[in-house]
Amino acid sequence: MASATSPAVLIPSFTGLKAGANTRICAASKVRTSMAPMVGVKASLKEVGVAVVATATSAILASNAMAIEILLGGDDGSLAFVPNSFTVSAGEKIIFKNNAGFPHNIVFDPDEIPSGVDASKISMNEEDLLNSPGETYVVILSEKGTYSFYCAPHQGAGMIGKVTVN
Ligand SMILES: [Cu+2]
Repeated sequence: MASATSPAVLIPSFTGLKAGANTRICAASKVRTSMAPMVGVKASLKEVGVAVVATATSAILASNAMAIEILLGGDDGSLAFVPNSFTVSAGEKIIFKNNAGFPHNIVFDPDEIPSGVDASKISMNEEDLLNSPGETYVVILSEKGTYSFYCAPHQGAGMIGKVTVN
């Protein structure tokens, strides 16, 4: 049965994604191909429940390894990055998305990023703002280390964040 081999196929491809996270960004197609066979496996192979769970976890991790979404403004109205501290893989897409309390922006602190990284290349201009609901700013960090960033209009209100790149 074709679906019986799916977990074995999926897990190595996940491992490859992890190791080579900075080689390619193609979140949509990768996730879709991982999810589709999973449904078939679940329905047809009840006796390998453990394998199904492992595959589901792999699919979730794989999608996280390709992109992470950070909300700008909390649902409770807080002026904050949600989450405000997180870890990504080098080369992973970080998608900052307007959620509430905008306008917001994303500015990396030149003094709190790995040496050699140009803050202006990864930051929005302090004057540029995300004004519309759902508007995004995407950044990819390829140097490992810790980066601090803030929202220029709301820095004083504590809208600051930290990302660790592994
Ligand atoms: Cu803000």
